[in-house]
Amino acid sequence: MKNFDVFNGDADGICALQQLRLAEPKETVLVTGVKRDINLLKKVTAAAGDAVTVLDISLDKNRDDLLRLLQQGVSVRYFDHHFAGEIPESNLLQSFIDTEANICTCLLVNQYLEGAFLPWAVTGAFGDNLYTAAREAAAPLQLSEQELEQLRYLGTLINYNGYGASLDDLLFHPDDLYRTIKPYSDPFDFIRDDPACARLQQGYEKDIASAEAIKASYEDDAHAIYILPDEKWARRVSGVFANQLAQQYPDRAHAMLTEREGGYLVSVRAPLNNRTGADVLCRQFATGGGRKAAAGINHLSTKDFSLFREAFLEAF
Ligand SMILES: [Mn+2]
Repeated sequence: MKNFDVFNGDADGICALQQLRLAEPKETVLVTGVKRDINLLKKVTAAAGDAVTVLDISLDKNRDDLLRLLQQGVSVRYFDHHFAGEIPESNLLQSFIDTEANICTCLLVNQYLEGAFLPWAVTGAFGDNLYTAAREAAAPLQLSEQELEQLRYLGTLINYNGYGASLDDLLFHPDDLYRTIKPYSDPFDFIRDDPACARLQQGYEKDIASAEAIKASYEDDAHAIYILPDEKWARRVSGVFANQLAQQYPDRAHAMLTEREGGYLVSVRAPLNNRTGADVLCRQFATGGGRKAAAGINHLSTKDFSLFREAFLEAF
C-alpha cells in the first residue's frame, strides 16, 4: 500500500503538510509543483488500497481525477479552502473544506490536529496573506511582536518560493523545500539553524529590491498598475510583491503585469479592504479567471493593454 501527499507548492500547502506529517510520520510519495500548478491529482497513479492526502488545491479543478481515484478504490483525505463545488459522495472520501475568506488549509489542518503544531499553521496563514487570521490563531502561543514577525517573514519566504511560470524559475523545488523543513517541529529552529532559510531570505530580498525599483506604470489613490520584465526574478517575486503592496495600500486595487510572449501575464488583487470584483474584471478577457479577491489573465496581448487599463480603472 502506497501513500501519496499531494500539496500546493506554496506556504499554505507546505506548512499544512508539515503539520500533518509531524503528527503522522509516514513515508509518502510527494506530488507538488509551482504555486499556479493546481492540476496535481492527475499526476497520481494509485491502486486500490492506496491512500492520498490532498492539501490546498481546488477540488472542483481536480474533480475528474478525484472521481477516478475513488472509483479505483483509493481512499482520499482532502483539506482545502478554494472553491469546491459539489463534494462527491463516497465512503472513501474524507473532506475538510471551508471556503470562508479567513480560513486557509493550514488552519484547517491545525483544527484537525487540535493545535498540535500551531506555529507552523501560523506561518502558513501569514504566507497566504491572512495576517489577521494568523495573529488570531497565534494567540495561545503568546508570542512577542518580534516572534510573530519572524513567523510572518518565514511564511512570506516560503510563499515567495512557490511563484514562477515553471519549476525552473524557483530557488527550491517545493518538494525539496518541504524535505528540508520536515525535520523541524518548531519553525523558530528552522529560522535559526537551516541554511535554506538564509538562502530564501537572500533571494527574496534581492528580488523584492528589483521589483521596488520599478515605478508604477499607473497610480492613483484607488489603483496601481505595475509592469514587470520577462525575467526569472520577476516571475518569482510578482505574487509576494503584490501582497506587499496590498498590505501597504489596503484601499488600492493592484494589477501586476509580467511581460511574456508578445503580451502579459496579469494578476489582479482587489483592494484588501474590499475584496471583490477581480474575477468579474478578468473574465472580460478570453484567458481570464479567478476569485473575487484575486484573479488573473493568462495572456493579455500588448494591443489590449489600454483596454485592460480602462476596465481595471472602471472595476475598482
Ligand atoms: Mn492556500
